[in-house]
Amino acid sequence: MRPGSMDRRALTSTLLALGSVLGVTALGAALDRAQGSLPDGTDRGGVLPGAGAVTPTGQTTTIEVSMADMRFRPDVLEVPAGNTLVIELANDDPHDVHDLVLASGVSSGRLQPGASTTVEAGVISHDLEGWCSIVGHRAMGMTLSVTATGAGPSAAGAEPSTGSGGIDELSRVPLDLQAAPGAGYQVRDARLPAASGSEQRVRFEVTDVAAEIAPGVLMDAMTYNGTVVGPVLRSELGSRLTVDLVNNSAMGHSLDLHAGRIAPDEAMRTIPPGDSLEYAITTDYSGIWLYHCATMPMSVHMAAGMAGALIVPPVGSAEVDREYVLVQSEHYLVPDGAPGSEAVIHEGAHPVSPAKIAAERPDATVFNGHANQYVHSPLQARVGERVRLWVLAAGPSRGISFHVVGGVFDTVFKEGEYLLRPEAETRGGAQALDLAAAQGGFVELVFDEPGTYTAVNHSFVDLERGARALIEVTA
Ligand SMILES: [Cu+2]
Repeated sequence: MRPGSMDRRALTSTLLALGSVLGVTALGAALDRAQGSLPDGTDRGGVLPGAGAVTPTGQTTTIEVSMADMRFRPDVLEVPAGNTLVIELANDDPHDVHDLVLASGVSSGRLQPGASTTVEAGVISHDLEGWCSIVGHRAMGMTLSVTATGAGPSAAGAEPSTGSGGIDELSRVPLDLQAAPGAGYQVRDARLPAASGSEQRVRFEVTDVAAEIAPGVLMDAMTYNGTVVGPVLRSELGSRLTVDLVNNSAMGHSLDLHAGRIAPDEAMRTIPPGDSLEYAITTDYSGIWLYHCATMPMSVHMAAGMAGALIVPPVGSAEVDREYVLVQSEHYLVPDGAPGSEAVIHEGAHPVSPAKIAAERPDATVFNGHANQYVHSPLQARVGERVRLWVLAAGPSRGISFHVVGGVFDTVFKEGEYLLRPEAETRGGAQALDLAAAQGGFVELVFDEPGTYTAVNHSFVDLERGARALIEVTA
């Protein structure tokens, strides 16, 4: 239907329907707020949202709006000032969940792919912004504006009235890297998993959780199997790996296994909540491979926790005494009280900040999902042992210059090839393994003396944001 006015009979029934809708919105609004789609302090009950000084005309403007590909179509809704706006909203995206939130506080609630709903936007007295509140979608341009034609200059209230509080959205969330991880935090086992055989089937369940990424600092995370940075997978050369991806999250997700040669169209497609897919590859190449969610905006999904490592050990590598895996990722949090903080899903957590991702202003750069877990629970080794450290720069955006304070690498393997081996005639040693985002490798070293050694990102801004792990070497 094109924008236009309804006849009187339709208007009456619309108003009756609106009345009954308003009668049950208290619960709906509370639910929407719990899901993070409504700014605090807004309510659809009582006065019609959007009603201001303009005299209601008694006319209704009904506009069909489609949601797909991170866009509202149309994205400018012209409404004569004083008219009641009704939006017939359809999610025409085949894979992803969307919603529409208006600055007045009206929300459609989340719409599954193929679903539609009627949004009673109330009397339009001034221009009004709208957006999709699914994390990252607004930053990708999924916005809409309601233009009140024939109205005077925009009145106050056209922008969200809550959630800003004068806090800069790019300001750092303070981290206490001296504190111990929270009582509920379980330190991730950094040891390389055991060999997996020639056929392996793994279940990846996508869930939304509040995850600690630094002492006492929680993030609204999207996860494979419940942790920021998913499980470390291991597959042997030439083995078959099948991942059953199950989406039990509130939005669309997907999986991209870098280790496999496969047409992305089906295997990496985004699946809506409640759906699942099977993704099988043969691991024909050695290395430490990134896997990650490939649903837009990927930066947000990865920063929210949806990345991890798949290790395929090379043939002919030396026997070592210990093998550890460190996956570096960086995280971007909406500060308390800043715009976007009202979208929090788990109380006490920080939503992921698309603004900080765009500005490259991470709050935390961490190993295996937590800023200082291996400071409080160091990795272990003994004097004289050969230790292999697998390292992956998961990003979403930052790389690593991996160094061990007090150690010298006599072996470096990067992106499928040895750069250095102990028997090299050059007697070469290495001090840092450099990896760009999505690259991986390993280093080996032997500790001659007992002590506390520190594995760091020698790009020190990242070290000081948490990219640090202690290695306790005993006699
Ligand atoms: Cu995702």
